[in-house]
Amino acid sequence: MAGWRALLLAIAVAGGWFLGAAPLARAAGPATGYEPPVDRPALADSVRQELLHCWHAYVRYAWGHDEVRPLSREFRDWYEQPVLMTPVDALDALLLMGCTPQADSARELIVERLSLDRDDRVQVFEVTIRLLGGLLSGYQMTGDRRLLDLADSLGTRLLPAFRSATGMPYRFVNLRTGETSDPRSNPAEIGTLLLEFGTLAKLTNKPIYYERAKRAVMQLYERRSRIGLVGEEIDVETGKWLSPASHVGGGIDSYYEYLLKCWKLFGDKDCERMWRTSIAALDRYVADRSTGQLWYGEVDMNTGRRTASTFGALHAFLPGVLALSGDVQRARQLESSCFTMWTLNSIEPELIDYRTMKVLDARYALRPEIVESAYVLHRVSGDPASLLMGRRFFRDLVAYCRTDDGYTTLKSVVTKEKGDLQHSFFLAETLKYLYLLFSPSPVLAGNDVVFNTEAHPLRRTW
Ligand code: DMJ
Repeated sequence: MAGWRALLLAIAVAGGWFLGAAPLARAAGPATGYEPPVDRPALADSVRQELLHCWHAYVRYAWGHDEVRPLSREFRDWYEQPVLMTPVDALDALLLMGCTPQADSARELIVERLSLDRDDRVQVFEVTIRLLGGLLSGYQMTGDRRLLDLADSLGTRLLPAFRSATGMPYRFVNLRTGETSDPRSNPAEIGTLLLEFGTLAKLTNKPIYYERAKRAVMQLYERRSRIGLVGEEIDVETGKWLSPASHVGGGIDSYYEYLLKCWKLFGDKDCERMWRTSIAALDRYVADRSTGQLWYGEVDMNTGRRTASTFGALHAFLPGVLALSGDVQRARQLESSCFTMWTLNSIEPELIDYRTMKVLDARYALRPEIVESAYVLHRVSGDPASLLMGRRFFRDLVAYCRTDDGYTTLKSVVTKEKGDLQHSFFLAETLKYLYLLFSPSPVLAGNDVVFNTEAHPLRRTW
């Protein structure tokens, strides 16, 4: 209890009442230094306005393309031809926040222009979590069968990626020819496919999707070390590890997330077993309390020897996953560490050294993980600190990442110099999780919904 009070006080002190856009000022209350109560309806409405602000920037400067560059007012496409990354990623966020005309126009654009028969080499992981995930949640929320047909076509075109000697997918596949490339992959790109392929299998009655993605995860898990950890890089042809660095950051993160969530969504007992073994190894070897706070650093996967004390924006997904698994205590402790990382510069950097609290990589890519964890913690435990943290995250985002045309990355959280890209996941994840956190009535009620790693809600309808 005392710990709770200290955390709430720290949040209040760190709060510093910067007031951004006018609607936010109303939601925030006067700048008196006193902590006003969290006005959830007003904040939820402000987040909705900010989603529309981002969407309008896309419509104006990047319509029919993948992502908008807010400063240069240009667009960015991932491949030769656009894959409509922003509309597909943002569709369910627009629907959830009741932006019906915008959601309808996104859906029509997708159905008219998303052509999957293309001689393009695409990244299996990114296309699965953003496009396949977005099409599936869009279908489940609208009942528009054309979205499921697109998902089915995409799934079929991605399947050749699993044709390696081990069954673990190549990183890239050509959507027309099925030609694969890049066998050097990692646990995140191999293990973060089953929620989407599994849901597609259930909705289309084509078990092959589930089988291929599940076999890939099992193959990876079987190659864990004697102490139960995975490394950072693996060759999908030989099955040999190329890097023994073990952590919960980029390249590994969502592998763990999907073990837990696939157990929850599909009731898959193998996933339950893999999750339990893996989290026990993480808590034993990777967790680090040497500074008095809880962090998850880096160790050698074979020996457990500590090799680095790095942590960053991507690692911040873990409090949410811990909360979802029922370990609310660790989840709170780790989210509190993440909050410390955020308040160092009033926006979290990509990477810090948690022993020295030095910033190692000062960029901020509009990442959602810390907000996602606040939302899950709040949903699971009713945790009041999550709301205060969420309000702080939102204010800082408005203060430092908002532009006249949407939101943009930061080149440095120290100088606050802006970059020039509105990542599609800012709409799909960061704003969605803020909205869900603040929304006073549960928007996605029930225990049958699991979010994929791009925040697309997948509902167990089978
Ligand atoms: C998103 O595409 C997903 O959340 C992924 O799991 C990690 N990277 C980005 C957000 O940071």
